[in-house]
This record gives sequence, structure tokens and C-alpha cells, in this order.
Amino acid sequence: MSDTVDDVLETVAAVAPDVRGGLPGRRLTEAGVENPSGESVTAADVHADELFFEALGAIDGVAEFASEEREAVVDTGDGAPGEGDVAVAIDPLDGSSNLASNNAMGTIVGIADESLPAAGESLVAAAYVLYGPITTMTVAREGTVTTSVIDGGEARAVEEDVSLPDDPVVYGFGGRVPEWPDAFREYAREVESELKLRYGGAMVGDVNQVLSYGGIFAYPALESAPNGKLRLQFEGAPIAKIIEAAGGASSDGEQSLLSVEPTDLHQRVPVHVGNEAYVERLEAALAD
Ligand code: AHM
Ligand code: MG
Repeated sequence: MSDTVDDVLETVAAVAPDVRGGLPGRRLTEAGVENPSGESVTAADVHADELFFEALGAIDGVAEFASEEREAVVDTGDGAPGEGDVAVAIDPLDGSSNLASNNAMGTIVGIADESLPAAGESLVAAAYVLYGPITTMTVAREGTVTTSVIDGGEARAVEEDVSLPDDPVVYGFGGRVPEWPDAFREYAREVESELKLRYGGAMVGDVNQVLSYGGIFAYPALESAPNGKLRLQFEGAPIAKIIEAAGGASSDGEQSLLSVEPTDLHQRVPVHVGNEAYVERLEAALAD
């Protein structure tokens, strides 16, 4: 299985430059369809999904492929996850609405040893690619986090044993303030007097700020959307795997995002990730 995990991560690094290269020509193009979560899909989302599906689905040992842009899990191998093979869940282009304003975007990947949908605890590795001024890839595997620069389709490690800084500096919370539940709004008032706001509208970019400077990122429950916006399988769980491996914590408001049992491939979940003290305070605030 370890060889397959290597293959998946190398393939993600190999495909990422093509995803990035496909962005300029698709800047303002909607695909004219909605994804399984009912959101409009850009041509860049579709292109990224196709590139990753072709490359990752072709790997021996990848038995299942699921994408934020596809309704159902695709069987891509003869084997089964957990019996030597893995399942790959991907958000091919996270934050693609940032394409119009030319801001950061990412790709999020979870590699599980169980059939999808699967809880975060079944992730053997997770990674995100950040299409910022530099294309980087951050991987959690075997309890440690490594950040690499992707150059010519290859990942070159630039930081090993990445961990959240002890003195948190930044926060970024999604959703409109009037939509936040009262307990979250009160918590946010405290946080904003302690930390500095950094919100870019792409989870990968915002989480990478938290990983770089310490702090907390959240896309909380909203009054109109009690499970928030982000998806457990494609966004919450893999990001939680990375943040927890870097010494931080994650929560759906009550428990680690890695413990949440999925009932649906595209289910949403409130996401809170960052330094442990901030996530613990959040859970205490929501429990009051
Ligand atoms: P997407 O996968 O459809 O791009 O949506 C997810 C993105 C996240 O990257 C980000 O945290 C969030 O949506 C931002 O939402 P908002 O525009 O409401 O701030
Ligand atoms: Mg997304």
C-alpha cells in the first residue's frame, strides 16, 4: 500500500502544473452545470477533475476515485481499499471562485484504506496543493507533515516536520457574521481581539496561513446551513489530518473531524482547525 501512496502523491505533483497551466484560458468560464452540492462549476473545476481522474484512476492499487465534482464513487481497480489498495477522494480545484479575482486556489487529496465515503480516521495520508505565487504541496503521512515545492512536476521537500507555531497570529472565518450562531459570534469577538484577520476565500490558502503562522481557520455552522459549507470527505477530513499531524486540532464543534462518521459522500460539516487551545476554546464556547 505504501508504494501506492507514493504513486498517488507523485502523480498529484505531476498533474498539478497542468491544472495550473489550464487556469488562464478558463478564467471566467462557467461550465454551465452544478456539482453534487448544488454549486455552479467552472470550466477550471471540470478540467482539473478530468486531469486528476485520468492520472490517479490509472494507478494500480487505486481501487476507488471520488471527487467533489462527481456524483458517485468510481471503481477504478479490481481490488478493494484496505486489502492492499486505496481509495482516493479529491477536491480537484478548491476555491475556484477565486479564479475571477486571481487569488489562491488549491487541490485537496485524501488517501483512505476503506471504501468511500470513509471517516478521516481511515486516511493513511492527506495532501493539499496550493496554487499561490509558488506551487507547493503539503503532505501528512505517518504522523508527520512535509511541505514541498512543485517544480517541473516533481515535489522537492523544503520543510520537514512542519508544525503549527506555538504563538498563534492569524484567524480566518467563513460565512456572513449575521448568519453565525450566537455562540460562534461571541467566540469570534474574542478571537478578533487576539489574532489578526487573514481570509482569502480558498480553504487551502487560508489553512496554509494557519499552518505557517499559527491560529485558527473556521467555516462554521450557519443559521441557514447548520452543517456549514465545506464537505467532510473532500475538504474537512483531509485538512484535519494535516493540521492534526502538524500538532494542531480539528473539530466539527464537538469532536475531531477525523472521528465524524460519514453517511453521504457529499455531506457538509462545520470545520474548525488550528492551534489546540483555540479549538478547545471553540468547543467550550459552543457547548455553553
Ligand atoms: P469550492 O470547493 O466550491 O471552491 O468551495 C469551497 C471554498 C473553500 O475553499 C473556502 O473556504 C470557502 O469555499 C469560501 O467560501 P466563501 O466564498 O463563502 O467565503
Ligand atoms: Mg472545495
